[in-house]
Amino acid sequence: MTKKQIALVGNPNSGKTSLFNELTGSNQSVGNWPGVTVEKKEGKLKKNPNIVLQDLPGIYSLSPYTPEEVVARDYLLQDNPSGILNIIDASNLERNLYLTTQLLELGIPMILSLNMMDVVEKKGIRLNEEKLAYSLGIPVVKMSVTKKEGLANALVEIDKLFVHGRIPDFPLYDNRLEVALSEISELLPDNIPTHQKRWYSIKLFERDETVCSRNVMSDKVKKEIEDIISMTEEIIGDDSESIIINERYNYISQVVSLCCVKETDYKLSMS
Ligand code: GDP
Ligand code: K
Ligand code: MG
Repeated sequence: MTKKQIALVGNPNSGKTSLFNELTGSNQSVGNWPGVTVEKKEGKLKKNPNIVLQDLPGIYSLSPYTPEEVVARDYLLQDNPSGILNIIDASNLERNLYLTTQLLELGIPMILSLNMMDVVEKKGIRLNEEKLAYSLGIPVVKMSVTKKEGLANALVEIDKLFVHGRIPDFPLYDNRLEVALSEISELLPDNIPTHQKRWYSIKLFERDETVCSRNVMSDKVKKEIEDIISMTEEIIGDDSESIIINERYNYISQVVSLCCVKETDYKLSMS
């Protein structure tokens, strides 16, 4: 039986390795990703050895600027993992959700695990995980790996993902950007699977070097895409990479304001 892969993805210091060790125990193997000196670590779940957890390098983004980012995105796009377990430091919710928005665009079923809940509680922040799950459209599990809390719930969600995991809806951005992205999507080469079209459209819009050079497109199509990008830059009044960054942050601040309340603000609103 071929093993099912779950990719463990998160920012550096979000608790990935701690969670990986808890879930896999001594069932681990360590090596290097081909061609780069980035550690490759995978392990079978203690509770179900048919599921392999892949501890991807800690990253802040899926841009092509560091070997870690390239390793992570190549794995996610090419190795067909069954799901992503995105672990975040929930005490730095906004910053950590920046990677989450990008992962949602990959077309892979996903679970969000809110780690460091002990720190969140100490800071007096109330996080409503149901609202977060609703606004992101994926299951959300609160946990504290060092306190060994929430781990069983994460395993339950992993099991559910194999039964009825679905590809998440991607975040929707400014209408003017959405028009450009859907036009680019129409021009993508045929070999790009439907569920990855969103990701490739955004990467082309950002003029991502790796994606541009790896995909075969005629000069005519390349020019059409460039025209769409430069027209959108003119309309919105910013460069394409900044447009995407701003839209991600707008989306994140909407999500955070919906599901996150500081205890002090809460008391103020009640008085
Ligand atoms: P990685 O860089 O994502 O692999 O993160 P690590 O697993 O190495 O964890 C980074 C640091 O955060 C370590 O010192 C962990 O002990 C700590 N840590 C992990 N999970 C938690 C948690 O739930 N609560 C707290 N307070 N610390 C945690
Ligand atoms: K670390
Ligand atoms: Mg680590």
